[in-house]
Amino acid sequence: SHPGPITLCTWDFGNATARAWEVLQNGGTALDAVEAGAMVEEADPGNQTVGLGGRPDREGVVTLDACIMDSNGNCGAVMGLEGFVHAVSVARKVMEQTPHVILAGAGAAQFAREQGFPSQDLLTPASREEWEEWKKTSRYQPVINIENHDTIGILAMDGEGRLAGACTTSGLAYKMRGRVGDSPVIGAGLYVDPEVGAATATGLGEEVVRTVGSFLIVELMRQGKSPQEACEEGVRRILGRKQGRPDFQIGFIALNHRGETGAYGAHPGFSFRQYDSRGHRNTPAESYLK
Ligand code: SD4
Repeated sequence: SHPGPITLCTWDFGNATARAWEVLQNGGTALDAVEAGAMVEEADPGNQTVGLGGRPDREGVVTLDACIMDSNGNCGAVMGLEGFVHAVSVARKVMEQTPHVILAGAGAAQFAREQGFPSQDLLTPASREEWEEWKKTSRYQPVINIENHDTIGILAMDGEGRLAGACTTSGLAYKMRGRVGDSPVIGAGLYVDPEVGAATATGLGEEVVRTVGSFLIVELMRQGKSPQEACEEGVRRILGRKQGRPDFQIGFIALNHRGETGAYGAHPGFSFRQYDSRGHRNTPAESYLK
């Protein structure tokens, strides 16, 4: 018997975990569950860090990064996708319908179109107005937990014990054109290992890419650390190298094959949502900086 089903995601996205749970309860696979959960945030214009309504890059263009991975080691990703809401679903198609793992930019958009995804303008009036306000000073200063913090990374284990994860984002607000963060980078923003568990990240992607954060956490679990200990070590690996008090946020969540979970942030304010047989709850994460 398996400890599943379980699903958990970065931040307090109760609608996403509720949707993923519904898929799991109806006998869906972990892969179906994480895709469905991520799609909830992609479709929500109120989430300005994911999908429709995401904050644009410096030039005013909304570009999406996403990836998905199952417990057979299959994975797919899109980077800098423009004009399609469901980047996670395009990533899944890359995984299932192509011999490749990553499609980027114009080629990713061409593929999405060929796969029949509807194209649309993702820049909402609210995000356009904020960008126009930002342009007046064009100062690029990410603020912890106030903006730039709603990327969804979602993990699941289904009733058969299969694991999967997905991560989707519009990336850092007002990023340079062409900038890609950690979220679509397998091993950085997301990693799933069938024997061990899964991890996903949110926060300043450059720091997560430099330490291959999610892969690190899964490997630490393989060596015997609990998901909680592994997330703490992942954040420590980033923050331990910094002088002073860095002002960027990082958040990791992890799930192991026994159904144990953990989370840790760089700063206070990170939390994660979990739905399992014991209920549905948002839990504040402990943090490296107090
Ligand atoms: C990125 N990790 O593009 C993403 C941003 C993020 O919540 O997590 N925001 O660097």
